[in-house]
Amino acid sequence: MPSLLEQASRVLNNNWKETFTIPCEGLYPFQWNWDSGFIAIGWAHIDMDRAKSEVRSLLKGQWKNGFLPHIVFHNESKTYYPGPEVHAAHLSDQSPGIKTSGITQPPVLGFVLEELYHISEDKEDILSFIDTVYDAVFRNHHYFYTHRDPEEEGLVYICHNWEAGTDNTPVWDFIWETFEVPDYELDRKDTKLIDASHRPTNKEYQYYIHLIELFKQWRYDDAKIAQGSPFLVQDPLFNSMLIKSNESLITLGKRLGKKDKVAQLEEWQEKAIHSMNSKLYDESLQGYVYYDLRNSRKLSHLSSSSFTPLMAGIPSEKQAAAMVQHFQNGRFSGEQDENFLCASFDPSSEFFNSKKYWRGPIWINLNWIIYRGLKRYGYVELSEKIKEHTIHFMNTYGFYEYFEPSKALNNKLDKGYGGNNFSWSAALTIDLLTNKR
Ligand code: 2M8
Repeated sequence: MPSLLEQASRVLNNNWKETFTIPCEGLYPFQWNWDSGFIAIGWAHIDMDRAKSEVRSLLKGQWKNGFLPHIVFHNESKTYYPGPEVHAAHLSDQSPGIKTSGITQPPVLGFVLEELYHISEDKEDILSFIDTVYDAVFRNHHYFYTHRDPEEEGLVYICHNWEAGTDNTPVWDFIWETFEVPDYELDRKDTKLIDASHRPTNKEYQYYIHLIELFKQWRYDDAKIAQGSPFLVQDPLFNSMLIKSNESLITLGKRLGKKDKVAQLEEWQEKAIHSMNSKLYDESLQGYVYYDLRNSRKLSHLSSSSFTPLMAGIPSEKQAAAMVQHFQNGRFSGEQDENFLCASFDPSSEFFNSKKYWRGPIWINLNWIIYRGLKRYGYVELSEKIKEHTIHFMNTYGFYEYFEPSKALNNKLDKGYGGNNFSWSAALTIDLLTNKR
């Protein structure tokens, strides 16, 4: 029986497509933005050239204004909907000469570069690689702060649920309530590939497609989107990833002598951290929540995203101490520790669904982010518990896309949920097993 590390490496090898890695055969057959970041971290431990190639391939999709799309369609495939013809990013005068989507995903690339730096044994070599891509990643941050922060608060908005990465979190239900959508003809493939009850509903997909149709009418013009999109949200996970990436670009920029860029990043960073705490931290819920910019209201719900600011060093020690209570005989762990950590949505909420995608199941990238965050704040034992639960799922079921949080229900299961041989589950397992950080 091959070791877990060997099995994980095999998953990455099987999903490798010459210059980049797909998240999952059939289900996600192209290059995805934040998947690629996590995947590059996994590759870095076993094949640094592939890690570099992963990053370079993603940046091939960068738009003229610095925007980085959520999917780069390097290849053709008929197994995914919506494909390049639905996204029609060529309608924008900013799009590159390669097919991409016109929406983005959590900006992990900055901190991924720092991870590659720490993992590499040849610091000179990795630093010269980072030097070749640094400006492109900086331009992406510049895009965010100049195009997606209309009130100049240091908090950027997302305009589509797919930009969040947490596609159907119950928080978006409250946005869908605010507008009507026509009945689009959908050509879904996902529900034919895996158990449809674990995926978003068709009604939800009508909203997803409607937003894309609006953006296409506006030729993906950011000013028009900011003015008219019914979905305009400041998301805690998205902003935390940007802030963590700012921090890494500051560290790396100092090594590379990029004085002006570092000064600019520090300016964004200060404002961003301040606004995260003053606007998105919810004292009574003890965690970071969402702000609906279109309807000027806080959406006070806890999800695994609520704890990701820990990784970026955003909360005070006091806030961090309040947040971790949810994991120790609390809302997320269950009063008697009856749940594995960490459910993607508040298990005590009426909207929680332990089987449905981002409405409850455990996701390995979020576990990894929270694990890192807890370590950063000195909650070593708790961070080890998250790591242990993560490895437990991999050993018991394999590299699935998401997992059942309830320990009791797990006793009746023989697999995880969603796609199998899922790349970031494998990549981050490699990191958890290997990384000393
Ligand atoms: C899922 O999202 C895609 C759309 O981007 C989909 O459902 O078709 C999400 O889990 C997202 O976070 C992830 O990046 C993507 C590929 O793994 O799949």
